[in-house]
Amino acid sequence: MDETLLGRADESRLKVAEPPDHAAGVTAVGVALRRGVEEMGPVRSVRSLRRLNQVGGFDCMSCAWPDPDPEHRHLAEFCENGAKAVAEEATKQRVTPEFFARHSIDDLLRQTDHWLGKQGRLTHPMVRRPGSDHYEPIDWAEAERIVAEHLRALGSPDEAIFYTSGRASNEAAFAYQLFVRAFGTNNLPDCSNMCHESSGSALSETIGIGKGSVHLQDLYAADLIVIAGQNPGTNHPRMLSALEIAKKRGAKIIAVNPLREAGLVNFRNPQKPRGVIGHGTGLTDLHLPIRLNGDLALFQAIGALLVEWDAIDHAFVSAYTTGFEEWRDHVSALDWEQVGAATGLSREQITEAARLIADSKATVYCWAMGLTQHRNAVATIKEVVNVALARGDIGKPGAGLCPVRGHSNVQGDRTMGIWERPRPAFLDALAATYDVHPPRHPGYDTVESIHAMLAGRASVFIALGGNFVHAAPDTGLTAEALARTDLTVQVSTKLNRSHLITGRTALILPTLGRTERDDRASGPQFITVEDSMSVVHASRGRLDPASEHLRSEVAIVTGLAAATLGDGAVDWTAMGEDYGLIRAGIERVVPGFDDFERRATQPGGFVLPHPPRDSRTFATPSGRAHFTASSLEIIEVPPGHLLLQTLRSHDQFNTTVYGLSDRYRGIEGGRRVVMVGRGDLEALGLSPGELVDVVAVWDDDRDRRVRGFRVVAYDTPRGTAAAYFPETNPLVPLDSAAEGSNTPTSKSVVVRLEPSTVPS
Ligand SMILES: Nc1nc2c(c(=O)[nH]1)N[C@H]1C(S)=C(S)[C@@H](COP(=O)(O)OP(=O)(O)OC[C@H]3O[C@@H](n4cnc5c(=O)[nH]c(N)nc54)[C@H](O)[C@@H]3O)O[C@H]1N2
Ligand SMILES: Nc1nc2c(c(=O)[nH]1)N[C@H]1C(S)=C(S)[C@@H](COP(=O)(O)OP(=O)(O)OC[C@H]3O[C@@H](n4cnc5c(=O)[nH]c(N)nc54)[C@H](O)[C@@H]3O)O[C@H]1N2
Ligand SMILES: [Mo]
Repeated sequence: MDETLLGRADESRLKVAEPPDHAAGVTAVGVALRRGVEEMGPVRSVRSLRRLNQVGGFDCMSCAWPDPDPEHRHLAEFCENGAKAVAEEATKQRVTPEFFARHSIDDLLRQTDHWLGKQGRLTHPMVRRPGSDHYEPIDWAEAERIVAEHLRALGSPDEAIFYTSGRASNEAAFAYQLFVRAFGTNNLPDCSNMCHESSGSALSETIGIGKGSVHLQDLYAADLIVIAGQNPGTNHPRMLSALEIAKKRGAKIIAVNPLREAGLVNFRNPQKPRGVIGHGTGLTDLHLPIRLNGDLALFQAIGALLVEWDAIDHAFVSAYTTGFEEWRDHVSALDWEQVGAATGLSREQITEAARLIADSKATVYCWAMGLTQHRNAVATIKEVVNVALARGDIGKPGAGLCPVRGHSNVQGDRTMGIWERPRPAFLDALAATYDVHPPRHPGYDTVESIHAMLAGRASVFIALGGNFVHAAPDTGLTAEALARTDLTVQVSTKLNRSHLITGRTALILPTLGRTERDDRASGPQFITVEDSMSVVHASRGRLDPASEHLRSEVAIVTGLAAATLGDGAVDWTAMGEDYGLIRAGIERVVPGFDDFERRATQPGGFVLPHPPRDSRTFATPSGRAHFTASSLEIIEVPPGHLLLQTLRSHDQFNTTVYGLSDRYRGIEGGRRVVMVGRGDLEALGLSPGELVDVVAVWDDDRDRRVRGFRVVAYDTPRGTAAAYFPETNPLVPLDSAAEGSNTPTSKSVVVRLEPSTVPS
């Protein structure tokens, strides 16, 4: 399965060097400009990058980090990786019907994702008819008819699955979920199920809302910023500018990360002369090189020390919380030996961190995938909440909880109702606004969707963006699941593996990207997005569309809805021509969107309400924030095995591989590598450069293996290893998922390294 599911590249030029000690700086500027000009040419580069994250321009599609206030924006408010994302979308390369005539699907399967992405933008709707080995062009009306016929022929609406990736705009997402619920199902899995679902679950339960509680200003004003399980230098580079400001104002930073990520060590701000030629800003004051999955133990231990020192904000605790005593008693009984085993940290290291937290008047707690993708992820994030509550770090300036979101509109999509478990109040509001009867039973999340397709309980799979087959865990099983369906539909900008692993019939519906002008019958349209800090604002593309045959996501979704359901209860066609009609619907259904049309277009947009942040009110059943007590579980790793995390290189956006340069880790020219500490290499009798198979251990007899990976000596705690996503997704067992969020455990997979079964 390796070659057809992963493709195979020539990685003979793989080079490994010492990782650098800083991020950004002049190299980042150079890489950004070079990639821009390579893909887009000089004119489009200037035109597109000039509008990126500017008032009246378009929102960067690379990550969900917020923009500074309009007055504080730089002329170039983007980062190297944002520029790469724009170049990837605004490329001049095209994937045309002639391309598909030249390349059979089997041909394309043998290529890597990197190669597929480099072929350029999709230009025409395409169909793969049953039994055919080629895609052929199809017109939009016929494509819509195929979808409508398949959907109407199902025994139950629950036999269809509607996936969303987090780049979809608020307007597209709202129209999509309305279509899906009018059709009759809540089967709306999304990328969030694999991403920050654990954060949403933990925060909803403890503070009554599944979103972070900080503004950008809180980072600037913080005394202390904890960054746990996040690599901002690569994945949220503009966050480094905020950290730089905070540092200048005297803030301290704790990095909790198994790896010493360059972006957390030192930042050379490329927007300032000093950053380009000088030494930059040292960022991290304390680095805790934690063992994978050790964070629950760490935050419990910090809690125990805060209790021991009575460094508790008792006024906050008694006015706003419940459950303090149970939590206090629970953490006070902590077994420090277990803490040592789970974290790999000394009591001194943990005490130093707890001291910084105890001495801080206002702390912001940031986290990302290093915390969310574990079996105990929800419990871990609840433990971060416990510490924040104990310190009164919610709803005051300079403090708060900050889950740093991934996709640029993943948070907005959830606000718009992309969720397999919608709240009854949301469905009530939908039913009151439109003549629809949304189903009340929950739908499938991502993992459940794969099971449903495998079992034949679902036979139509529609994706609004993303690359499901490579984003989902257990690639082999996910591919089997998709291949069992009758119809797969991908609404996409670029070619990816999900176009090649398909149902009996497959459609590619090519769409406009963020950078492109969107003209409809009622005039030029804009869309809106919500960032990681709940700021909603407009985004307008200016470039000419990559092809005259493209449609916007809104037009595609409303077109499918009209073809399937007709313009009756909802006037889909009108919505597709005038997105203002969709925004009017959002205003009626979703709280916080009053006067949406006007506020969306004012400079900087507007901030959605967040009761804990705004007024220390908590929409939990008790009306208070909840302390929770979670038991410590330590993942059993048999002798000779390692705990593997699957992570991003500096040169990719999720499954889109921009290039083969993981510059900040010193790994160039290849991605099929497994990073292991020198101590473990010695113990396992392996040397750097050796070829191995990585084999996952799980309680079934499926062979989960990726072949021919090169061993790289890398500083990661004893017993742990790291390798890139998505090449290692075949190793993540489908049923290995977080309790309480069902998020695949992509950051803790038990593996062993075997001699390679690929001839070198
Ligand atoms: N350029 C670029 N930007 C992106 C993306 C991209 O692929 N490329 N992806 C976007 C998306 S969708 C997301 S969700 C975010 C992802 O942003 P991140 O969460 O930063 O992404 P990962 O590469 O998965 O990195 C996880 C980090 O957590 C650490 N880690 C792993 N396991 C543990 C653990 O058990 N404990 C602790 N404390 N740390 C751990 C890893 O060493 C690594 O530094 O970025 C978004 N932005
Ligand atoms: N092993 C492992 N697996 C993981 C992770 C991990 O850390 N480890 N991370 C998980 C996380 S955090 C996430 S968010 C998921 C990501 O899962 P997805 O969101 O499904 O994957 P992406 O790679 O972001 O999707 C890329 C594709 O989106 C399409 N696209 C790009 N722009 C647009 C657009 O504007 N509109 C439309 N319609 N399509 C567009 C392009 O065709 C491109 O090929 O993966 C998850 N999977
Ligand atoms: Mo994500």
